[in-house]
Amino acid sequence: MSTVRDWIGSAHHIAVLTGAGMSAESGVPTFRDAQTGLWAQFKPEDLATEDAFRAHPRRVWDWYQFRRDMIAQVAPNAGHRALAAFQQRHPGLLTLITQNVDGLHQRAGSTDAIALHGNLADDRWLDMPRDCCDPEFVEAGHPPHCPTCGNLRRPAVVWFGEMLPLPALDAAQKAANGCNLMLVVGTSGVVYPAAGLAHTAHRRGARVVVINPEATELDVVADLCLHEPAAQCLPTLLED
Ligand code: BV8
Repeated sequence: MSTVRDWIGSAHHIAVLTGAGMSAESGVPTFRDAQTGLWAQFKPEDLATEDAFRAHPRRVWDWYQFRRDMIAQVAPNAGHRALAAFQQRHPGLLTLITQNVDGLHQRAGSTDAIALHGNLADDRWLDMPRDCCDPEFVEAGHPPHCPTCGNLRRPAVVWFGEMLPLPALDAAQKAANGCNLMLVVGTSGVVYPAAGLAHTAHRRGARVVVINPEATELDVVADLCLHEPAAQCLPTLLED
């Protein structure tokens, strides 16, 4: 722990990459955690695709609505808050990159967090909108849709097989290339191109620290692994 605190103290730029484990202590299940209830029979990566949505729009929409309702019940944890507070105390020193679509970093105060995979709270049209597609006049349903042409509303998240928003990916790659310390928090390091950012930082000579109670795919590029929960580790690590 003290070694990483020294690295933070001497860093000229820090990049932080977070995943679902960052929100676990807020009560948000990770993608690894078994799905519960109606969703127990589905793997997240089988629901989070355009094909699944076109084939089963109600099932996928209701899964997202279930997650939205759950996230509305929870709050950022001490880890989210420690990152936001550190950014306020040290403007421009830390770039926060998240795979999470739950908005908890942003609710904790990290309003400039780079959301690689979008935000669960937002919707957009499934197909290229026509003149009749007006987000103000959407017909209710599972999912809501255009009353004229039937164009469906979909969650504004990045589904598997879809390209990440280029401005976010560019900003994240810039941070991974420019940092001399990367903290990789609460991610299994399985999903790309997000996990590739840790490899980029390592390749560029930055120190990489993995914070995760379990072993991850990214331990191979880590200079140090802290096998601790994020909400307990980050407040101590980031206090001045
Ligand atoms: C694309 C939004 C191409 C939706 C998500 C290279 C190699 C292999 C595969 C690929 C590759 N390149 C691309 C692929 C395919 C694919 C991919 O990576 N597949 C994986 C499954 C192998 N990638 C894509 O499809 C990407 N798009 O490549 O497009 C393209 C190119 C050109 C033109 C067109 C297309 C898009 C990927 C994004 C998908 N969307 N989310 C939604 O949320 O519904 S991904 C989603 O799953 C999350 O955002 C996150 O990224 C991922 C889950 O991973 P984690 O966050 O790490 O969570 P996980 O549950 O796995 O692990 C939790 C960890 O926390 C564990 O390690 C646990 O130990 C730890 N933990 C638990 N408690 C705590 C803790 N840690 C700390 N504290 C605690 N308390």
